[in-house]
Amino acid sequence: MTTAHVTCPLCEATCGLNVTIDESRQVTRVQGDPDDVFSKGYICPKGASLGALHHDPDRLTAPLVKRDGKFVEVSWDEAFAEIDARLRPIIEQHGRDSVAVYAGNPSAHNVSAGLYGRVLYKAIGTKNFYTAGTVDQVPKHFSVGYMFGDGFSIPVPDLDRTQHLLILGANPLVSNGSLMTAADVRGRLKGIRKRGGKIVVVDPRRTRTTEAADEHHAIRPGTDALLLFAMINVLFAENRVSLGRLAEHVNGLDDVRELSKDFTPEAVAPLTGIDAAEIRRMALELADAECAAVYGRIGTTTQTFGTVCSWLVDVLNVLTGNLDRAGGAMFTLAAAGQNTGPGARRKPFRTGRWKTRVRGLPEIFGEVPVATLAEEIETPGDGQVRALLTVSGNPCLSTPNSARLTDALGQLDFMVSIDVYLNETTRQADVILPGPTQLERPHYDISFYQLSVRNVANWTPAPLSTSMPQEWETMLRLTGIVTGQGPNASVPALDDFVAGQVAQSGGLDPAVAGDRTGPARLIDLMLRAGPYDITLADLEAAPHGVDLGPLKPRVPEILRTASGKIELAPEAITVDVPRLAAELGKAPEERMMLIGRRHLSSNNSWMHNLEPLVRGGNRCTVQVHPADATRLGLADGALASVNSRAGKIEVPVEVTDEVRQGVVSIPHGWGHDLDGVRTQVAAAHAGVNSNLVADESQLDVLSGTAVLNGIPVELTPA
Ligand SMILES: Nc1nc2c(c(=O)[nH]1)N[C@H]1C(S)=C(S)[C@@H](COP(=O)(O)OP(=O)(O)OC[C@H]3O[C@@H](n4cnc5c(=O)[nH]c(N)nc54)[C@H](O)[C@@H]3O)O[C@H]1N2
Ligand SMILES: Nc1nc2c(c(=O)[nH]1)N[C@H]1C(S)=C(S)[C@@H](COP(=O)(O)OP(=O)(O)OC[C@H]3O[C@@H](n4cnc5c(=O)[nH]c(N)nc54)[C@H](O)[C@@H]3O)O[C@H]1N2
Ligand code: SF4
Ligand SMILES: [Mo]
Repeated sequence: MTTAHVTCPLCEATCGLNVTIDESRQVTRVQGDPDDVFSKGYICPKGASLGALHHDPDRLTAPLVKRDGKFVEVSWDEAFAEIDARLRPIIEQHGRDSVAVYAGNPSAHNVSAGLYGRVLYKAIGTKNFYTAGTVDQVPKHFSVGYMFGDGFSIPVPDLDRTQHLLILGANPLVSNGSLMTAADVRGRLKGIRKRGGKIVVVDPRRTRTTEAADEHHAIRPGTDALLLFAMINVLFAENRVSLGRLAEHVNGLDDVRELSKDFTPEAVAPLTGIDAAEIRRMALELADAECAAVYGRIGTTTQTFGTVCSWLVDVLNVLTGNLDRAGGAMFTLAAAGQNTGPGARRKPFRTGRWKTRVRGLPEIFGEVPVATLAEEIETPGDGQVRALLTVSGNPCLSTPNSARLTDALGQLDFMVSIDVYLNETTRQADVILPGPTQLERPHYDISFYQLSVRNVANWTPAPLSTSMPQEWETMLRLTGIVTGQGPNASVPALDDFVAGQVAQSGGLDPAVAGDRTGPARLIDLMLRAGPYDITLADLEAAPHGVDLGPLKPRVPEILRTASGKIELAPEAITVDVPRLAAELGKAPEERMMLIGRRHLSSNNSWMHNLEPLVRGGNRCTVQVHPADATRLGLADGALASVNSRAGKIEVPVEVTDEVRQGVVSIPHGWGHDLDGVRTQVAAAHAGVNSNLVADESQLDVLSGTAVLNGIPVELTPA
């Protein structure tokens, strides 16, 4: 028996887990690690399923190539030869933009994909680069990019010291926190109340988080920007704006005052469904709190005013003097890979360096909206997408109008997926390249330590060995192919080249990392170049992690705007305010609005093949308020037909007052009963794909992010 201390790579909370492995390489137990410096023993049902995931018999163990419509197992050499033979001619004949890439969520939780994915994508050199970001957090990158100068400078609530937390559109007691790395959110929220602080949640649904809060405001979907602007209006009207230490670092205060003029509490109350007096009180309590943080997550990003909302969240943090102070909304300083570490110089953030070919939507961060992928495949002409690489993504379940996308994938000349399952998306591929399990690879949470509520660092050596190539090796072989070096380019030589570049950008000699290779070498170099005096050897000597202390103020050092100041009213964002102001005259929404929901035992679309996580009743229901159910003739347990512009699905009704009137909720990531998938457990708990009714034409205008919360639908008994 051995016990490995691992950082869980399944969600953003980065919990430390103890994984017990017996002599026959069986994972016999997974528990929270009480000695982990950050999570202190916390674990959730997904983390507890790491063993089940590792042993899942449906996981792919060899590359698959589709021959005459059927997948056959082949050797790695055959798989790469096939890709070389079929992808190279497409690039040569039609150019680099004819190859699209979609990188999904687990890429961000995978040190191979994080560090070597960017090498591969750069080598492909396509403008048609998509990630799960434009069905998620891109509006936040957009807003902070223009406010603070770097798209990764996202302030996180200083959970362990704040006295007042205003949460909009997030359910961290279920999601375990997002754009806020914080293991054991429940414990940390309890701490706020224990020290006399207050938690206020704005959400159309009653959730575990609203139940753990002092106050819940059931807002109408898509109207948070109106609420936030009204709170800002109150702060100016009541003379409660107080920038504190930030005053000399802020531009655009008068512009915000001017822009907020029409958004009075009385004007927004009927639209938001929150009383004017309540809005006023919320604003004043926020201003009066000893310290406070406003935090918004995907209920505020994947909606009609995603970018404006994301911006106003931080405007409120600034106006109340809470940005960058203890107990407020602060900037993390990660040990490795910090974009804005002291001395790291980058050009100020900008967007729109190119536009999508068909709809003309602007690039953000080198990415374009995934809601445009189908049309780029369907529409003939120069630059048409003919080949697709997916990397740990399942866009056929996770992106809007997935029926159209699924059809479009059928029109591709060639598709490769780097993925561990044969599922709704990868069944359409010509070649699938699997990867090692979460317990057969090393881990360092390069992405989520950038957003942590405490500065921490933790390295996990691979607990188990494998004969499967690591995904970074696969990515380097693909890099060899797309750069014309053929299917057998030298992986060590390419890896040396990558390490040389990482060393150079940190002003180091790669030799300082000794004989390490792969991600371990890159992480060692990045730690050495980072702001703390630590190396990978230090982390190896500390299996429960290294605590680098509470967050510290970083303004002005963190700012990368052209002015060197916080831009409170950047034009790139304020151009969308007239669209919001146009809402003011309108009558409140009368159509039913569809929102999503998450469950503690789910992980987007892909952990439904683990029996422990799908046990119990069917969770894929449409929640309807009792009054709406009566009005629409919908009975609990019966099927409802849910229709939108994009499509129609039939889902079992769950009558509950968890949702407010006028709102219905269906979780995403289901719909596993498709032909050709190899996920037996998931197929037996199939559920319905809610993104068949999500509309690829309904976007947050500025960021191109899909509206997945607040989709107008009609419900009838099926
Ligand atoms: N309606 C609606 N839609 C949504 C959302 C919503 O709230 N509502 N949420 C959106 C959000 S926030 C996100 S992030 C996206 C997620 O969208 P995606 O990233 O497209 O979907 P996932 O379900 O995360 O798919 C993960 C894929 O990675 C594979 N995988 C898992 N582990 C590994 C690994 O170690 N290596 C490799 N190579 N592959 C692996 C899985 O088999 C699966 O195919 O969904 C979005 N879609
Ligand atoms: N268990 C579990 N954990 C997960 C995931 C998972 O699928 N399952 N997915 C992971 C991923 S990829 C992400 S991005 C994070 C997301 O993390 P969160 O954002 O915390 O996730 P959600 O639970 O979807 O919370 C969004 C909340 O917004 C509410 N909402 C919907 N529309 C509106 C609106 O218009 N206004 C307001 N104010 N609220 C609204 C919803 O009712 C919901 O409670 O979770 C991550 N963690
Ligand atoms: S909360 Fe996230 S990181 Fe922690 S055990 Fe669960 S899935 Fe893993
Ligand atoms: Mo996400």
